[in-house]
Amino acid sequence: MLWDLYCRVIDNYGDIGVCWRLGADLASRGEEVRLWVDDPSPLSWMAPVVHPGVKVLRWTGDAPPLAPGEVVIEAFGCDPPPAFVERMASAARPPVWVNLEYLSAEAYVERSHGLPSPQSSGPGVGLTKWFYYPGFTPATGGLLREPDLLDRQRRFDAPSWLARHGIRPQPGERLVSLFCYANPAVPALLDMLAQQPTLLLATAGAAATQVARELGPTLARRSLRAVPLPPLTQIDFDHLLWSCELNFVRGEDSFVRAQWAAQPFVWQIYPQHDAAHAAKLEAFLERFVATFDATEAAALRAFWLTWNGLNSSLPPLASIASWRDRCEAWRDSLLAQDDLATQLIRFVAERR
Ligand code: TRH
Repeated sequence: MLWDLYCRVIDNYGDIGVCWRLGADLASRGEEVRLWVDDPSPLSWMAPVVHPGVKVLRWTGDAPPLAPGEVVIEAFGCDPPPAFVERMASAARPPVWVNLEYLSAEAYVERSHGLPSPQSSGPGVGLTKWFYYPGFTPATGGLLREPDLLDRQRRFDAPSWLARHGIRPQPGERLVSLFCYANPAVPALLDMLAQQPTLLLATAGAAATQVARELGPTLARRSLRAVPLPPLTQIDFDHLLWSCELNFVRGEDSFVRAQWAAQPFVWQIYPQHDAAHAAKLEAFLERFVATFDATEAAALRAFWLTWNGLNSSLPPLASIASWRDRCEAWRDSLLAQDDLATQLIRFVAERR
């Protein structure tokens, strides 16, 4: 089928990150994808190699008058151009219109996933828009997971990847990756990491900037060394996560990628002014720490809440001894559900 995937780049990289990943995943299964994006520039470093099945089109006001495909995916409620929606409504066989929602572990997701929204007004009057919620349970739309992901992970050789990127950990140094927004807990984190030999790989942008400001030109403090990274491709960003024993991630897409990496990870949620992010964070933590013992669960929650400005101190990492085992068990539990693209193709086929 031909899929029109609409994406509006807000202020970070997750919208285009998720949409590119979805488009490339669908195309790898033989689907034809037109990715309409208002600002495709992040793709130049995130996905520099074009995918044969994904045509990236600049979404400007006067979009070319192309006939809609069999499926229209509206990512994160970005409102496709009215003229395009009108063509959807007047098509002999209107496309299946799916609104792909942001990822959340909150309970409402299971109640809302799959609900129809008949359009009673506007350019799409008469059409039905379907709400599709990604999620962590079988009652949701699942998580993006490429079919070859586990195989690539198994075959991955971290030492040679690190060497190819000029990253040379010294014997005994633990590798930690940092991808975050502006975060007042960065100084405390660096002090904690400096207590034992650590090589901190700081991603381009907010993470590298804060680390440089805190550590100064030596980019070192006691047993801590930091290396600023260039913008990585999405594929190499995964390789970074697979190479480290602790990953700090943010937003939505890297948050999911850290779960597939099955290494201990800390999530900085996209901060929302009305503190709605606190409920979203708690909802995920509740599910994630359910298999931890009470002491470790409390330490992990305290760490995550402090990292998100919702608590006061970072507990010692050593207090979460079974963290890695629990991350592997969590990933294995997520593997039990069909991935998002598999479920979405089925969802659309049932509504055509
Ligand atoms: O950049 P983000 O904070 O995006 C956010 C979230 O998506 C959030 O839900 C949304 O509301 C907000 O944008 C507008 O974090 P996220 O989701 O992890 O997206 C980052 C993408 O960038 C992800 O696909 C990983 C990719 N990436 C690279 O490819 N190379 C890199 O070097 C880095 C640091 C990230």
